[in-house]
Amino acid sequence: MNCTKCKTKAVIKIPRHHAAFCKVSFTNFVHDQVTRAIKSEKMFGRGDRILVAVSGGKDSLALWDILLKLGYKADGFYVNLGIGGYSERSYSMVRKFAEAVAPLGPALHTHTVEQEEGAGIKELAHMVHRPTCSTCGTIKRYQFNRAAVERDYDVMATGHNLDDEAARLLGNVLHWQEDYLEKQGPTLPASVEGFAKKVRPLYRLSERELAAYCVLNKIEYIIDECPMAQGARTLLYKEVLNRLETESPGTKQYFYWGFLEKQRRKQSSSDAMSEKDQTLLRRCGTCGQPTTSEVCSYCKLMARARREVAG
Ligand code: Q46
Ligand code: ZN
Repeated sequence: MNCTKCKTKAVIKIPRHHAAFCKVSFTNFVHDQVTRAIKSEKMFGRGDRILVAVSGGKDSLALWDILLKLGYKADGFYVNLGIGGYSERSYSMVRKFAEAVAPLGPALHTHTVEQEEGAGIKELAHMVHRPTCSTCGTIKRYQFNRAAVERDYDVMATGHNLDDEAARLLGNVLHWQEDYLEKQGPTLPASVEGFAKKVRPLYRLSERELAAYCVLNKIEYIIDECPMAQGARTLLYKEVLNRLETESPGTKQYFYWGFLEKQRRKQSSSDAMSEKDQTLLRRCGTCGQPTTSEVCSYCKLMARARREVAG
């Protein structure tokens, strides 16, 4: 098997593109896919400051690496959830990467849930009687947005890949979550003051391609999933989509990219979303961040946790 680009020995086959690549051509292919995503979805420009949410996993570390290699100004933001050995290992991967790139300028910001919210994520979820992942989602979304706004970043970037987006789309379609479908896209504009713009520059790359990118470019990452992820519905959707992809390469791409194409044709959806958001959003009475109710979900969660502690 030879590289489609330079005819030397290929190290990876990409069936959905009918291609095979050597290490150099594969790295160029990955960079090119991210450049196309950034440009076609109007994510950010050369002068923008980007805050990348890093978890220690392959996707987010690959994203940070790619953005830096493409010449963008990107810093990292890590939320330490306090999940025993998993958090320790993931943090050490993030720190290792951040230390290696620090001489070039990028900084790493860390938010530690045990310190800032007063308990690790599992304990906190138990206190507020909510599932761990939904508690975790509320805290991560809130703190990531807050960090981006308070530190004056132009945009927040996450490492969601094609598999994540296709699985999320499948879930939204299966349950006809129309509100979520409307908001699912690689770019979510900064609809109101206090809400940072959010982008997903890896939506054109699969999980397997990102793992290969890390291995070939010697980026160390945590292989284990978060222990709380087991049994999550998204994993089932991913399995189903993988089955379809094996039988018919390109399925995930047709599914998700096709959806984006339809969204684009329907309207300039981001403008419509921003208008809709602007009419719904107001300032949280407790912390001042934008929300659709009187008090934002983070402040409600923390108030409940404090009531539990007070007994
Ligand atoms: S980190 Fe948090 Fe995920 Fe772990 S606790 Fe659940 S939501 S599974 S992306
Ligand atoms: Zn609030």
